[in-house]
Amino acid sequence: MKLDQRPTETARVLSDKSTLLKLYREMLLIRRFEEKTAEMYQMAKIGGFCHLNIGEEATIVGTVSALRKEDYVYSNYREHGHAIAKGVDAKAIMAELFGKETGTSHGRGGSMHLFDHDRRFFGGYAIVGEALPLACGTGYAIRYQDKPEVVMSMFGDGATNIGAFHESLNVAKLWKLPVVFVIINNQYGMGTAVSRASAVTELWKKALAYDMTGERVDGMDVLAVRQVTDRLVAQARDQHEPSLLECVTYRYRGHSMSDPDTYRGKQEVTEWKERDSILKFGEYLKRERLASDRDLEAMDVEVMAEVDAAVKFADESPEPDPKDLFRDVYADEAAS
Ligand SMILES: Cc1ncc(C[n+]2csc(CCOP(=O)(O)OP(=O)(O)O)c2C)c(N)n1
Ligand SMILES: [Mg+2]
Repeated sequence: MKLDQRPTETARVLSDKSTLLKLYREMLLIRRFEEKTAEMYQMAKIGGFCHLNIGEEATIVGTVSALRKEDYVYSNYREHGHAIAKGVDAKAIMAELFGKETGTSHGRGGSMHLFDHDRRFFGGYAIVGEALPLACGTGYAIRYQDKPEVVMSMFGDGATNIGAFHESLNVAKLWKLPVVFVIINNQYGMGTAVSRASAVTELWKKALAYDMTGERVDGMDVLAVRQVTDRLVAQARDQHEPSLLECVTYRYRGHSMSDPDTYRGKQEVTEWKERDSILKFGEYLKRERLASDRDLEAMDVEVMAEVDAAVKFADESPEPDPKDLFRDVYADEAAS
C-alpha cells in the first residue's frame, strides 16, 4: 500500500467497532495483569526487581497495535504490558515472573527479561538504553534481506540521555533503518524528573539533531497514539525512514515495587489519574454507542478471569530443574 493512502486506512481502522473494543480490552488486560502482579509480589510469589506499566496502557497499546505479527519489538525492563500487547501469552509472562520453567524465558529471566521469539518480542533488558543498538541491528538485517518488516524500539525518557540513544538514532538515519523509536515519557527516571536530567524537555526534539522525523503525542489518548504510530510505521516500512515518537504519559506507581515514591506530590499523581486512559476511552466508547456499561463490565470480568488463569498456571507450573542450570548458557547448547 502506498504511503499516501495510509491516513484513510487509519481512519477506517479507528472507527471500526471490533478494533476499538480490542484496543480497550488490551489496555484493560495490561491494567489487571499489573495489578495482580503487584499483589503476587507482595505475597512473595515474585522476587527480584519488578516494574509496572500501570498508567501507560494507552501508550503501549496505541503503539504496539500498529505493528504486524512479523514486526519486532525491543523493550526495556518495564515490559510486561509491551509483551502482552505484542501477543505474548499472559500465562507464560506470569510464569516467568514466578520463575517457573513454563515462563517465556524458562524462569531464567524474570520480570526484566521476557522474550518470545515466535511473537517477535525481543526482550526485556535491564540496562537503560541497552536495546536501542540491538533494534538497529535487527533493522539492518531487515534492510539487508529486503523484507517489509519494521522494528519498534521502546524505552523511557531517561534513556534519551544515554550515549547509545544518540548513536542509535544517528546510525538509523544514516543507514535508513526501518526503526520506530518510542519514548515513553512518564516524567521520571527513577526519582529524577525529566527537567532535572535532560537539557531538552520536549524529548521529540532530539530527533532534529539527526534530521529524523520527530513527533510528540498525548500518551494518555490511545487513538491519538495509534494514529501517529500508523503513519510512522508506514514511513519505516515503505520508505525505510526511522522516526522518534515521544508519548507523554505517567506511571501511577513508584519506579519499582520497592520504591516508596516520595519524590512527587500526591496532587500530581491524582491529576494524572483523573485523565486515566482506560476511563476516558471507556467514556468515548459509550458516548459513541459502541459499548454500554454492561459490555465494559462484562469485558472486565472476562479479563480478570484471564489474569486469574495466568496466576493458576504459574502457581501450578514446575520450578526449573537444577540439572538444567547450565542449559542455554551457550548458543550451541541452546540449539541442541
Ligand atoms: C545504564 C544504566 N544506568 C542506570 C541504571 C539504573 N536505572 C534503572 S531504571 C532507571 C531509570 C530509567 O528511567 P526511564 O528511562 O525514564 O524509564 P522508566 O523507568 O521511567 O520507565 C535507572 C537510572 C541502569 N539500569 N542502567
Ligand atoms: Mg521515565
